[in-house]
Amino acid sequence: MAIAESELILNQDGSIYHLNLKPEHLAKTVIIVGDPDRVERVTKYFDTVDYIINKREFHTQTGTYKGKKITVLSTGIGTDNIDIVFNELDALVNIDFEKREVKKDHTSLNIIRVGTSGALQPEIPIDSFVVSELAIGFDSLLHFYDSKEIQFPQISEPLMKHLDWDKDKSTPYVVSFDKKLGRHMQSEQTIKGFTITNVGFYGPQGRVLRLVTSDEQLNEKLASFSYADKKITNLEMETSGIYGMAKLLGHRAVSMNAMIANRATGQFSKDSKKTVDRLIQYTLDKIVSYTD
Ligand code: R1P
Repeated sequence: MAIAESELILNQDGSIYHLNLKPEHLAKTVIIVGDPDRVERVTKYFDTVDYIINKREFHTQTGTYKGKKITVLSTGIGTDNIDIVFNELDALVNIDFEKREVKKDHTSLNIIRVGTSGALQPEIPIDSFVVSELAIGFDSLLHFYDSKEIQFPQISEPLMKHLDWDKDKSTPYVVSFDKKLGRHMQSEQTIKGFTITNVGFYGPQGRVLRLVTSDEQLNEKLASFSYADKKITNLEMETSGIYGMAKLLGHRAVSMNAMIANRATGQFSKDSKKTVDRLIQYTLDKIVSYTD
């Protein structure tokens, strides 16, 4: 059955609603970044940039790096945007826009986030790289999908107990990176990550400017939790949505994070742009040697 015009929304030129892309504009390897300005900081290393389109916070460039076709796309901030980006990226490869039908043959994308984040443990160095193996979502995105099978309640349940979780907040969910792609992106230059994704930058991540938070001990409690000897490494705002949506839609995803802050020591990077630039170069060179 054809998917209705109100559900799969296409622009007049045939591109998908928010990303403004047509299937031919997308590579099978996609780097996603939060900040629209970071797209060019990635593609400045490309041999060619063949397509550029910007709409809202979703800026896209497709080109080649050392001969490999890659799309770089900004998601803006938060898992609400991740819902849009992943559904639309998937539609570009797995839905026939003419017939408005799901294609018979599934195409898998390799999706790599290059982001910034704050470390929770004092020993994680500023300007280091964390590759998230697991993500804990304090956002509610995955609860709107049939997703129980891809979650790890054996981690979220003891975590809720440890945090004395307030049931007015969304139930945390735990999801994982794609093992094959994720392990390929790891090296002695990266730290294994157990990442918290939250719905805000200030109160939800325990930052107090003028407002009192509902749990002043949240970050200390997160830092003292461990599961199978893994401690929570960092806080950011997209990875749980990325891992959840990728798994549900049949894509491979990994989240690479530059530690530009350390929340336990109160430090902030002296040159976060340079750190992100190093992470971009590291990620690009790892991507060209990934063959699947
Ligand atoms: C907050 O400043 C933003 O920075 C981090 C957070 O996840 C959030 O999106 O990532 P990006 O630098 O990739 O946007």
